[in-house]
Amino acid sequence: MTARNSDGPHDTDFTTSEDSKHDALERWRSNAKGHDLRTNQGVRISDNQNSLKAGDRGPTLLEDFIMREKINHFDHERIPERIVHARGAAAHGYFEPYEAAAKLSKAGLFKDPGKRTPVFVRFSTVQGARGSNDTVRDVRGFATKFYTDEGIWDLVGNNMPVFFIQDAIKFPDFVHAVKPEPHNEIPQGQSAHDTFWDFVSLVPESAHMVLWTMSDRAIPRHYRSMEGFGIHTFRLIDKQGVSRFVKFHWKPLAGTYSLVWDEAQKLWGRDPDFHRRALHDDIENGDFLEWEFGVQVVEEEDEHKFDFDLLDPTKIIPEELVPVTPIGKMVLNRNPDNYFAEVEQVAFNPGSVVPGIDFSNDPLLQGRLFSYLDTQMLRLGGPNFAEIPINRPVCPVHNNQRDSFHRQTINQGQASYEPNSIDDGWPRETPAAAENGGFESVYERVDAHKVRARSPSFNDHYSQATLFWNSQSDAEQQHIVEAYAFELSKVTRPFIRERVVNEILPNISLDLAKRVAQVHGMPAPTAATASKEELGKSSLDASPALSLLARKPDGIKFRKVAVLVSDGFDAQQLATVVQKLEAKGAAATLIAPSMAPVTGDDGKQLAPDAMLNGLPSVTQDGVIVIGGAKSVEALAASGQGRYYLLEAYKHLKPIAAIDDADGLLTAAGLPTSEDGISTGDVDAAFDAFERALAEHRVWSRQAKADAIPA
Ligand code: HDE
Repeated sequence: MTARNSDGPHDTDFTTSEDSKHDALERWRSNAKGHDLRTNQGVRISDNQNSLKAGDRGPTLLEDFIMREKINHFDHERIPERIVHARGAAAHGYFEPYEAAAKLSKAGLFKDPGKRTPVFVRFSTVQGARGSNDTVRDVRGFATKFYTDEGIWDLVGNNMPVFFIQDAIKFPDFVHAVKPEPHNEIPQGQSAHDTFWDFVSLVPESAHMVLWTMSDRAIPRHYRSMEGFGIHTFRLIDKQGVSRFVKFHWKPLAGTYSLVWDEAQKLWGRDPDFHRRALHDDIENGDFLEWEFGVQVVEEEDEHKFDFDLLDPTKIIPEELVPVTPIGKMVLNRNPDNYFAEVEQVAFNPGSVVPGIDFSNDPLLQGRLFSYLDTQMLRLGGPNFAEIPINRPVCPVHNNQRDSFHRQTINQGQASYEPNSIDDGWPRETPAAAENGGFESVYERVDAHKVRARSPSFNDHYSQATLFWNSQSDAEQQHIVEAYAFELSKVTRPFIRERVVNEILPNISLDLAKRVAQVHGMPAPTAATASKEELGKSSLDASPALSLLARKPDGIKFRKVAVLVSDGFDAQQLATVVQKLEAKGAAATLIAPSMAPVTGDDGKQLAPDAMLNGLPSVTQDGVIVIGGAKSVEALAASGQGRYYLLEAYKHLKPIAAIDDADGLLTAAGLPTSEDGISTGDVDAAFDAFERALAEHRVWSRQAKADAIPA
């Protein structure tokens, strides 16, 4: 007898609020302040400094259960790191839908405009180990856990909209190739080595994604300035049961902007935690991170109207063909309390969906639906990881799954099977419905031969790579050329370099191939080598939305500005600059040659926030030098003072030197009048600086910047 969900208690009255997850975690939080030190068994400890010994110089006794318990626990502190995406940082926040969302999906989280659903978002790099650097050239993971009324929805995306391979069966090969090489575990966190380029040069379907990773997208300035993508085509199901294909997008409200490569590399040493520190500090300062959530919608009957296959994860739908409809907004506004408990133990799974959201037959997605649960069983020690606080849904969970390692739920009753009459049939199924129903897979007829094959509609490997290249600004193209040239210079086998330059790049663009060949002293390729089918053809010549400049930030909010001073600085200028920066939402950091207090021309002392080599220019978006003869003289006499400006100049950052502070520019050998360098009185210098900072980089300086040795 199967009882239906027509009588008795219901879970459907349950609704989440922005605070649901925060509140649910409360019962697991522990604060030791004011409490006695105890063993795990609750016994108070009288001496945590000395083990129990036979005499104060004698052997330690096995009887010392306090020492044994402590060391035993310590010995087991580590768990396996994620095989990919090991290094990450995360934050809590909320999602709220716009009106457009409910029309597309019956999912409860989309129902009421403004209704807040708690989220937990983990950003990550892919290749490096847990302790690797934040600013390596790599794809960034962008995984969002929505704690909805109807269960968990994980949107496990990246900051690039395509992937390296078309079929999940190739994933272990790809990851083995990109990870540090097996014989010496070098290099860490980078694709600049033989095995990666060997693999991708033999797998042309990777060409489009490799191009993205050679672009500035692979070295974001901040998590807040990254776009996010679900990559695969998914489905949304509306209340009427109509299914539509969608691509998911996160559009950063702060705009898209990136690092430059020399800066990214220097940050590896200067601040390996650059991204996670900014995420943490910004949230602590109340500078929350915001994205708009959007979908590209394709009606099922239009599935085949494109010159690419919607199921091919190496393809985008150009926004010029299908615009992104905004359907909500996400704000990240709370830091985790404990890194391990939350960020390390969180488990995302693209297979976690709620009614109203469903999968497509993308063969990469289909493989992912298996992999995540599987890997988490090992990483988190068995099938009960959904009971770890950060992974628990906020809605009630009842089923007949039982036992295994670390089981926490104490299931009452005798029936752990279904159907049952002993417990009156509970927990019971919920029929699918337009609202609050049980999950029902999309109704799709699949009638086919069992084959190991790839659809011919997946054969075009280059047309969208060409589209991406053609859509970049000159500066972005130059960065891509430099990235290929750099990476290939780290490849020791000439035949791999030659294969990339002669057999991959000409199929994307002869110009790109020629420019990379030139750096490597190779003859310029003169023709594409791929078949017509592989070259494909895009219906667009360019897609402006693909350039980072398409979503340039508006204003200078969240920008970090170094304000340089030494003893004798003009106190009035400093006050004006700080006030102007703060009024625009930018952060001013007072930087001096040392941490000793600096004295202004008004005789007042100020404590610097940082010193020149403690917070170098690579950590900042722009530099303002305050006037005052003695101060400028001291900075100009200091190698670090001059280097600060040279490095900022090299990385295309705006510089303002107020009044006589232009003496520091001159001492550094930099021009005092040029785009992106502003001088003169405080108002004029600041206005020009602000305009340049809003552009984020002084692109017109690129050629000159190469001449700077910093
Ligand atoms: Fe993942 N991926 N992936 N991936 N992925 C994992 O799951 C996998 C792919 C992504 O912050 C693993 O719990 C396969 C695409 C993110 O915890 C693992 C395939 C995209 C994260 C896994 C892919 C992603 C992961 C490792 C090809 C973008 C980090 C640890 C079929 C849409 C989530 C874990 C976090 C993590 C498998 C391809 C994104 C091994 C088999 C495409 C953001 O299960």
